[in-house]
Amino acid sequence: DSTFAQTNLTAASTTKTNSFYNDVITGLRATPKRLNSKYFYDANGDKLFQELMNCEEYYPTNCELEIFSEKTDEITSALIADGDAFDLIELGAGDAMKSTYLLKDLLDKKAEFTYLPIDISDNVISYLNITLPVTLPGLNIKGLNGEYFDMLKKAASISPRRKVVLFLGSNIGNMPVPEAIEFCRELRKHLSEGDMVLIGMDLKKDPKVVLAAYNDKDGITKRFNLNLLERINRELEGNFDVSKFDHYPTYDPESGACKSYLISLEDQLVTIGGKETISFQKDEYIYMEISQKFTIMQTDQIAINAGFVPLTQFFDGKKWFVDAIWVA
Ligand code: AVJ
Repeated sequence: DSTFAQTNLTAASTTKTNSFYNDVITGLRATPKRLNSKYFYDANGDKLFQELMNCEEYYPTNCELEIFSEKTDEITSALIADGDAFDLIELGAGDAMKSTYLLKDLLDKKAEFTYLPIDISDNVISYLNITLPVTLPGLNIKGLNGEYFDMLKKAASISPRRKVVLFLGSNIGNMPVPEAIEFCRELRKHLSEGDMVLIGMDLKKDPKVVLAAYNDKDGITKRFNLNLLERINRELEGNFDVSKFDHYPTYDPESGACKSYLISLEDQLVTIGGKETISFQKDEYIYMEISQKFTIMQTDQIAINAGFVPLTQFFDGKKWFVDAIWVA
């Protein structure tokens, strides 16, 4: 039922809230129960993810930072290509900390480009629009708040220039492999020949290292997951008692799927929006997130499968992470 939430919200945010509500209800009415990890990122979730990126166990950010700081010139030179003006579009920009390395070097090289960060968090986009022109004087920036493909379409309608798309941090890992391929195909359809993608993908490695990254000892990942239940309480008038759910991360070295679940600690009823009642059995799980890990071969296969030509791969010293350039 989508009539909820229309009473005390502005028209602008009503549509977004309704799809959040509908997705939550559909996911929790399903068997098995699931929630979409794209909803992790409200203001609180953004903050927790920042904390996660700074914790000891969560290695992907540091690996990608190492790649961007050690290989800056090679990467930006490849992206600049012939030197024509381009749009640099980032899918899921977050705090843009990693991209800032590239942006700074592109500005130093006097490359002619506009930076178009896209993020589902309006919190993130307003922050970037305000702060980046200060940290990076001379930067042309136009933040777009919304879903990736909606905003890609919008970006294409604003300008006909060559496009370079950044999809960093192994955000692609939030999809199972078949869905990731489908996503890349869709991305290819939104691009023209000669456009480029710089994509960060987390690689298979010691399973203990992977699992620890999603099971940090300070419990940030746990709070990151529980925050979605709290967000449902805050925004959809839910009454989750988060102390009655535990965080259960898994990593399967064979498939490379790292998944997280919330486990109900007892039989319980949760009400959302004042009328939808969801029942949980003791030990029942909610599937929260996948963070897929890839083989190097798989990364090329995904590119080719989606209609891209893999151009270059950049690795960190441990070969834990890859940033690849694909050409459309
Ligand atoms: C931002 C989607 C890349 O899956 O590694 C971190 C999110 N989840 N710890 C990831 C996340 C749990 C992260 N991504």
